[in-house]
Amino acid sequence: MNIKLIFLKLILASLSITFLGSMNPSDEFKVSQFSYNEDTSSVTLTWTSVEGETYSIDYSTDLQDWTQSLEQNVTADPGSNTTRSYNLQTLNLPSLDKIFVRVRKTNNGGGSGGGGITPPLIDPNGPPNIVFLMTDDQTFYSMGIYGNPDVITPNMDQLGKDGVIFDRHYNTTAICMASRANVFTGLYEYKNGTNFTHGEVMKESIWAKSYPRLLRANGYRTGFAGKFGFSIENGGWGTGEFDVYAGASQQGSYVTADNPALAQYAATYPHSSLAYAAWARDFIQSSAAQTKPFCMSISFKAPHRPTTPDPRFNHIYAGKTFTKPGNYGRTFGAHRPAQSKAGRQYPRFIDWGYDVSYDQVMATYHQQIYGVDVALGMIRQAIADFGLSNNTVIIFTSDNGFLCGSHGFGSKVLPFEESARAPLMIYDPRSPIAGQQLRSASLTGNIDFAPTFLNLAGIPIPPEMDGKSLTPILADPTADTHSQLALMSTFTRGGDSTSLSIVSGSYKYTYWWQAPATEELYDLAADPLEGTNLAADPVYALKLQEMRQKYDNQVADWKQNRIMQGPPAAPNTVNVYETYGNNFTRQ
Ligand SMILES: [Ca+2]
Repeated sequence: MNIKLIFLKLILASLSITFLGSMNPSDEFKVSQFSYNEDTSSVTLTWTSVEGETYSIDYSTDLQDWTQSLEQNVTADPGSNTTRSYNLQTLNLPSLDKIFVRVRKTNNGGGSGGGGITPPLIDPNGPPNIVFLMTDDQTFYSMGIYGNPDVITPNMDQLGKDGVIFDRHYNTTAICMASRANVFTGLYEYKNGTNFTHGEVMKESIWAKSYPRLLRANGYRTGFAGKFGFSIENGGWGTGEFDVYAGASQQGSYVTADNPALAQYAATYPHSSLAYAAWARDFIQSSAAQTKPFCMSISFKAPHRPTTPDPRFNHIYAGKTFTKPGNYGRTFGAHRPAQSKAGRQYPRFIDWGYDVSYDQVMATYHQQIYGVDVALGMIRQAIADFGLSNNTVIIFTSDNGFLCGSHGFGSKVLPFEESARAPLMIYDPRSPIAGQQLRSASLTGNIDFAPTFLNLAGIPIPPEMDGKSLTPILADPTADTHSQLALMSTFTRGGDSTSLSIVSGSYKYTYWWQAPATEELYDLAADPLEGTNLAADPVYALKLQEMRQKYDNQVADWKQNRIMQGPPAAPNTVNVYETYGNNFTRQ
């Protein structure tokens, strides 16, 4: 018996067709036609058939039990296609929330090939599933699709080719905890108040308007796995905030078995990067059997240090030589202000081996990213296997970039391109421009994810969010977004290199407040490696004034709208961000 299966799903509650797909993407069955008549509650199926074959039209409500059929022993019509129609009301099925239908070939007849069903039909008004994948410390130039010829990232490259590739995506605070707070809330750090050394516990009133809360409250099934990044007031590290939770407190572990929520995958995938993909497959399968759309967020631990690549990929970059960035090394950092060198990022150029062991350091860094690339492939396979490819939006990014020797620095935090920028690719299969390998130069930030997800789901965006929905870019990569975006560094572990930057148009302005206060101005279009500081160049005096004004406006917003903090017993009594606002005020 041929058990190649083809599925379609009907949501009868809304009388809309949400997706149609094949259980097996290598299936040779080809869909030809499928339709659903809302007025008559009738579904019509046409599939490729061969004379002599017979079929069973089975249905299921949970993708598990296929013991019921709409019709059995269906014989092939003359010609190459067979068509059947079923009135779901007559069959007493409308009371169901949802059914899956499959065409199953029950004999081989005299021919070859199989039956099949239709190309995807999607309700354009139906909320899509959202898959949000975020790595940890992955710089934008770590992928082939971003122009790195030395790396092997086939699945990341394919996602970029399928969707839109964002070339000016910034993490507005470029470090793990604060960036995740930006992502969840759509708020700048000085409004969500969450970063290392101050505000490590997010206030409940802030989290209450995060995308996980709002999507779940508005009918989405939510799942989270990986590094959550911060704790919530009275709520732990995301525990209880999702329908399915496989998150970790603090940093989590690369050892799958050491993450309780992943332990069941440890035998097959002892390294967590692939274990997240296995968890994702189970989440996708269980979500496919429900009426709700889903939002699945996975925060991979890789490639964050301690460097721990999956040994199964040791062969990928063995003995590899890596091209150094065009702004590699201390010589290319001589012009960067002393304040930028006061933090721990400057010594890490040497401490982490970028100076003398570059190839070895980059081999293990990219091997970790390769593990995530394989996981991405597994997750996309699962989306296809459960018939969800046509209504699932996939977003891939990193919580911050990484300085792999650029300007003679290592690590993140700083407002340099390599540390503040991150890869971003979004694939919306419903978009008319999907598959055209289009790139966007629009200015985007990690504060844009929450409003984008809410917009995709048809949920109103809270007006206080700083971020903007990126959905217009999914239809037109030239669509405008932010006229200016702020990059802030308030991280002081290992030395104070705090600063505030504004990116606007093709320019980046940074004010290093510590005396003697220093300004930087770069034309990123002409000088993407940030090699020439234009702040003292009289040719750019007007541009400097313009950028100073934008900066001053941001500081004014900071001072007016910064969050108040304090312990539970005395909330709103500590004003950490007022200090930063004063520090960042130009003298
Ligand atoms: Ca990070």
